[in-house]
Amino acid sequence: MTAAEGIGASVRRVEDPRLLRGAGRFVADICLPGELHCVLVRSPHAHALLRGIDAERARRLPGVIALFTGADMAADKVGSMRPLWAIRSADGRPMAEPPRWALARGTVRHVGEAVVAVVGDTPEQALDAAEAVDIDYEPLPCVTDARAALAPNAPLLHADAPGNVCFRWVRGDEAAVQQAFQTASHVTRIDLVNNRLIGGAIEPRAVLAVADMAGGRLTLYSSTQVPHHIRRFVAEQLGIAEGDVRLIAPDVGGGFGYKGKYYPEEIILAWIARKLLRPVKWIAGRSESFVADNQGRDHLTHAELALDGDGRFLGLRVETLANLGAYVSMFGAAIPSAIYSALLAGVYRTPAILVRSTGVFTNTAPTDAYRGAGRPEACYVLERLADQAAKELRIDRVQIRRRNLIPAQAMPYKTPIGPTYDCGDFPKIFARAIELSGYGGFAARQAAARRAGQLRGIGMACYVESSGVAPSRFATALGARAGFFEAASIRVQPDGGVQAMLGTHNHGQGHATTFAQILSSRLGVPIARIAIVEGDTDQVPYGTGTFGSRSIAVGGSALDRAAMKIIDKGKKIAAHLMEASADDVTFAAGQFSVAGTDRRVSFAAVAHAAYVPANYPLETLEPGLQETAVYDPPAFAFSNGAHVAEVEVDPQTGEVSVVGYWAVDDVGTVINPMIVEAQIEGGIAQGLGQALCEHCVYEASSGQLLSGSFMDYALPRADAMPPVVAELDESQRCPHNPLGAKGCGEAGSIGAPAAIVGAVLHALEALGVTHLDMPLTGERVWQAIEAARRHD
Ligand code: MCN
Repeated sequence: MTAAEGIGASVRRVEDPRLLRGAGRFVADICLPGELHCVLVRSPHAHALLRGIDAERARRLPGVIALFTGADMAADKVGSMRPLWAIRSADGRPMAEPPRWALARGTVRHVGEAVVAVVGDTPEQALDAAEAVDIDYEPLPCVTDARAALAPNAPLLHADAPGNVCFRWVRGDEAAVQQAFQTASHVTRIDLVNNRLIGGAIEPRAVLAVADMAGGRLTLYSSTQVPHHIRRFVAEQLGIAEGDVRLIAPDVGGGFGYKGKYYPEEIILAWIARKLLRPVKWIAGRSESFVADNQGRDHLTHAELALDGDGRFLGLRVETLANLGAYVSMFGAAIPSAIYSALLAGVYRTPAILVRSTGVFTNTAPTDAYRGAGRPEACYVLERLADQAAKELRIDRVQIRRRNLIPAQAMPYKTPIGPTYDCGDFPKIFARAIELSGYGGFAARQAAARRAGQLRGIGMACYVESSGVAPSRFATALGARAGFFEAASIRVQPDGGVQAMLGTHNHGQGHATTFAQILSSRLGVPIARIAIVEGDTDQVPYGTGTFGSRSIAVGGSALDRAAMKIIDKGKKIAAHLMEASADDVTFAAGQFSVAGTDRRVSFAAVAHAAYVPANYPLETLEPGLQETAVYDPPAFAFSNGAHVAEVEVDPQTGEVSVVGYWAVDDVGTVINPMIVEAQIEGGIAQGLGQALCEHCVYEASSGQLLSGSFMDYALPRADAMPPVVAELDESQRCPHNPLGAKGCGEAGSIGAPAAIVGAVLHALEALGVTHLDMPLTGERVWQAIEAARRHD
């Protein structure tokens, strides 16, 4: 029964039939009697003083219930939105935390910042009224680029962040790095842009707030990845008890990291619902999402790699300017500092590393996690350097990597930049990816392409990822203001069915299936009899949420532990039923047995007895069968992999086609290979988007978002995806969690940009093109080809 369904089986996702039949229940599907609709008036200016707000004309329009401004929230003493993770600069000073108000007070600092909340009987009436609100803005000079924001005469965003600097993070050993550069026989230097990205999930963000008139409880439905964080944040901002807030994240149509953050709308809607004592709903429009959602990446990096004559890495120096946008979002500061810098050793044995990362305020939407969050940026720096160094030293790109990979025998390996990798066979994974890609036959494929008038290139990227984002110890030491553990409860029903409640959240990852598979393996119950509950703070004991590819390694481990507790209790019940000692009872394949006898009872019989406690020894055995476990891992789970991409470039148009993609990933124990492969492929699609077409662009002079719709911001389409050959290597199971699993949800987005850019530059090598910044649009590539030709 369970072998076909348990850990390791490619079970089809049990949640899909419901979603495919349109029976999903997203926030917009929840319609409550008497509900009102909120529309937010947003700043059209990137930087302006709010001189006055005249809402009288709007107030008189039909169906308008109320209008609220920042002043109204100030009068109710609603606090400012504090980031969840606050780091310290190298000099020990705390980072700048300028206030961020849910509705602007006094100044707006990016296009799209919410200024007035309009509440109407219908969305259309609220929208009409929003258009009738007159706001007197006094525009101020703006700055959108991180380097420009650091210039001495740049417009200043926050009085309490001089020079627009939020933090200056430094990690590593400066003296050791200096020495490495002095002894190096070669130094490779590179300047990189890690382009700003927009999330673009299929379901825009949405909030529905309901204040219970009688008891004062607040129920908030939100399309979020992190229900407990939002509950805490809303309670804190509104000054109410956390237990008086129920956060429900129902079906959520994708999150990609940017829905894993709290936003002004959650606080605005919750506050309005409590004022009006009627349900209030806000559903983001697609264009609104472009300016109101967090965006991702946006790094400017200068990196230098010191090498010896054989291409061995001796030292690495990285300087990054991270564009934080107008305010520090929840994890906005941690990503380009703690998370990014921790991975700058990557899979390589670089003995000395120094990283400086400066967080900069600009008049753009805040940046925060976007699939990968700091890890794709780190991988991109290392892999671009490796390619460039190989070219300069005339060493094959495969060779230079092989010479520098950390060998499996060196595990556990303490990197000079912080983390200790506990396991991983990077050379084996890389060798397999190269073999799988048919690297040896590339020259023939390239020649054939050339005959057809196409330029063909091959590129590769090795990555290591700090998945299973958790260790509370690590996060709090570096400034996190929350624990990062996960909790799971299992309730065995009297009929032997199982319900499990977890603090993670499923918005496309297949948790309902994979978590059921874990329980099926452990408890011997068919997955059809297992229900997974996530996304309701009243049902789930506690949780941190889903991000940082943490659900399996942290949530799955909590679930595994809870299952072990169920088995332990089950043994006591079985011992009672079979009149044996609990120490003699074993459990396997859904049966409790007395060792050395043929006496056994089924899991279902034990469940039944738990609720019909006849003759129970009540002093030592409680009726019922439910258990909770909490898991806070001692370390990250370090997933790793090697990705190879092959591209063709049309020299006439600059158009790039990815014609082949091979991925070998080590995510430890694989619960569901089909889901993991699909997760990796989904990540590759996002990485391909970053590499080739996605680009969030602000006009420097006005701060207007130029890529404010899907006509201007190009998501990759299905036909841009190559056939992906994905292989999973389970030989290196995570040694510190009970499942041995490492995360996979971000793997593709980490490896793909560097592999694809490397492949395009390889294709263009013969033309003399040496550098290109993402995205490698046809136009950008064509310009580079033309420039190289002119140069000849
Ligand atoms: N899994 C497994 N075996 C492993 C590792 C994972 O079977 N060794 C399964 C898990 O049980 C889970 C899935 O693969 O069903 C992903 O697990 P994990 O790597 O733990 O990642 P999370 O579930 O925590 O998901 C977060 C991750 C992130 S950070 C982003 S961003 C992301 C992503 O996953 N956003 C997504 N995948 C996404 N997929 C969809 N469809 N939509 C998004 O918004």
